[in-house]
Amino acid sequence: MDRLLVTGGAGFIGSNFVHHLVDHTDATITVLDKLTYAASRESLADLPESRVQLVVGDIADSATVDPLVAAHDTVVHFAAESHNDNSLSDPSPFVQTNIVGTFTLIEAARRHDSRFHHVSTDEVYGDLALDDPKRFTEDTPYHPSSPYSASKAGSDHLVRAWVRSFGLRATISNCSNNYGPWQHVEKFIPRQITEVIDGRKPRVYGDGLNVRDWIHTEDHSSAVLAILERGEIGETYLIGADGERNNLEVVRAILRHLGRSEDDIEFVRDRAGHDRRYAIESGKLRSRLGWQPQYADFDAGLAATIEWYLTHETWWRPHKDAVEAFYAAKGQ
Ligand code: NAD
Ligand code: TDX
Repeated sequence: MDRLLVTGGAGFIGSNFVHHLVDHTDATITVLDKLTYAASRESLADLPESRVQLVVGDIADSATVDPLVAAHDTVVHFAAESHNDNSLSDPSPFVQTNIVGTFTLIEAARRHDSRFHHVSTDEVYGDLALDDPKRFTEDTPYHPSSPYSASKAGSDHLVRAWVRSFGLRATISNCSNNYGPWQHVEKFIPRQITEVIDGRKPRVYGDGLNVRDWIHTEDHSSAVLAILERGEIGETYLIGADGERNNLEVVRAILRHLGRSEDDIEFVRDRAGHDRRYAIESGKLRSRLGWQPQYADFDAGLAATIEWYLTHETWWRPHKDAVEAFYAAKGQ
């Protein structure tokens, strides 16, 4: 693991992972990123050029992908179209990037016998009832609800088939909802923080009782590194930090931190097919690879994230109007 190719490394989780690699390994890293609306060159700007290089390109373009995969020993695959609400408006780029892009990468990894890690989501398992005592495990059947989660499920199936049929040296991780610095303002936590900063009310879909299992992106990074270093080829690992909260609890915490009334909430039109609850049982990752989350205090992690958005307004402000116009057109 000396030369890593990190796809989607200019996005939210990918860029945090690249920082984690620079801080915790000696690897040299090439980021392959198409620089879509969701990417940020700035998130990589302070990294040493001797360690990190950015190549702008599409994971679905074999002519770009093949020589890059050949020149690295390990591929860590974060690149994706990642937002459920966008997938409901236009599923096409989700199929193209998440399925065709993953196919293009694993074909190159097969040709060059590369170690491959596929980053996926807990959403492939569908949702749980609020009162269900069960959580998702590695054995939970796939049951995706949205075009986004169906495209991620499709990519997981491709990777697993390439392991079995072609001996691809791959692992897969399915992580719960991430929060932390550099997350696009389209996503729930940054959207609500920036709405409150702008003196508006948080926008909560439906009754606000939907539950997400929040994990700090730094803990996602350390888990992926543990899988690269100690994971067993062909295995899937669920990543989660016991962070279940409903959406109302999260917006009330944001309002509290920013000194506003906890009742200052606007309920808006629900998301089509809105998954009710996600919950991860991460015992396999903890017991077999000795991984532990370091940011287990959600309230402290959220406070630090709010502080980050307060001090990085020049980064998120240029995207805010377009995001709010998109939601306003959908009554959200
Ligand atoms: P993001 O949208 O912030 O970043 C995605 C990155 O991929 C962007 O930099 C974008 O430019 C790049 N990209 C998109 N299409 C590309 C293409 N065709 N070729 C090359 N690059 C392309 O997403 P994120 O939230 O950082 O998610 C990263 C990965 O983690 C995704 O695979 C996602 O499914 C998974 N994941 C996300 C979460 C979460 O809570 N955000 C949770 C679990 C898993
Ligand atoms: O304005 C909003 N109001 C609201 O109530 C937004 C943007 C979201 N929500 C709700 C929908 C969800 O119940 O908040 C919850 C979280 O929404 P998102 O941030 O859009 O995340 P989610 O749909 O849960 O998916 C996220 O986690 C899993 C990531 O975007 C995915 O990439 C990841 O796979």
